[in-house]
Amino acid sequence: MTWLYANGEKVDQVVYARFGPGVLVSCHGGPAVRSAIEAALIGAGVTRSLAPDLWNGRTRLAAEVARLLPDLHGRAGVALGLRTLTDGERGLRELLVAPDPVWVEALCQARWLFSPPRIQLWGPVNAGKSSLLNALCGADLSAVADEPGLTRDVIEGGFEHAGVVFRVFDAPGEWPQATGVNAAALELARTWKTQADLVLTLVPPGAAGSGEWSLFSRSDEDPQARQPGVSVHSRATVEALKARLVVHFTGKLLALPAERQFAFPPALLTELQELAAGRVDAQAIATRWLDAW
Ligand SMILES: Nc1nc2c(ncn2[C@@H]2O[C@H](COP(=O)(O)OP(=O)(O)OP(=O)(O)O)[C@@H](O)[C@H]2O)c(=O)[nH]1
Ligand SMILES: [Mg+2]
Repeated sequence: MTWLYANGEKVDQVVYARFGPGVLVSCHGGPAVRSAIEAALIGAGVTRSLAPDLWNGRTRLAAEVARLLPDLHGRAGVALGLRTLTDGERGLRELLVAPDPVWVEALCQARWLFSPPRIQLWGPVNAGKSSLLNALCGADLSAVADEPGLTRDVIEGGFEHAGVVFRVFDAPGEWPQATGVNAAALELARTWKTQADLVLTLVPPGAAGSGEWSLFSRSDEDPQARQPGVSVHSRATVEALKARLVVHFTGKLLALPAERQFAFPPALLTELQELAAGRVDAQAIATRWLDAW
């Protein structure tokens, strides 16, 4: 991964990898960015060719990973995608010879690198949901005040931690007095909640709550605050929450030895799960993903 400069100014990231007879470049932007990159490469002595046989003799795994490279999110996703492009075929062969369910389960967490997990903040009015959204994302995305029922919509933010990208959603608070527009907003938020990959329930001081993903919010106000607590005035508690989310969604994958970590495409991950459960044989997967394509 490297940075693209135009007129001496840093404009964006570019991902590149050796691929077949050439170099595969993946970047954001339109034709102008593409021309700038081509000009820089040609200036560095690279010859332009349409490489009509780029896929010739390559496997479906290589082609799929190359195609999906721009869909990988965060530093961890890009790094794993590039590794899959170079070493993925070796890794897949190793797995097909000796299917290891623990390894497959860990690899399945690569799904979150293709499609960042959706975290829904939930809880009563004034629990500190909007404040936490802003603290997690490092920006004032949602209005914050003492007034209960201030948030009337689902508001989306995002952040990257340890190379992993997350999407976070604020919501209106739950309260019995909600009527009219507020009640409708709450109803809509309940639908969003069902689509979340994880619901973080904020429990403000004095309220009751339990469950693995209950967070005791505004913990600086309450010396007796139960754990895990979070306060937007304590950077350490916000960082600890982010670290916990990284472990929950990608901990097994990122704890694998480096040479075993891959971002296999989601379709292949599903097939590997079937293999680990004994419902499909290794030869069928090898034929589909590793034979010349
Ligand atoms: N001391 C302290 N105050 C906080 C913290 N988080 C939020 N607050 C305050 O609590 C009040 C409510 O915060 P919000 O973030 O608006 O709460 P909310 O859950 O979004 O509320 P609704 O949108 O009404 O559902 C505001 O006055 C915040 O400044 C915290 O960690 N510590
Ligand atoms: Mg709010």
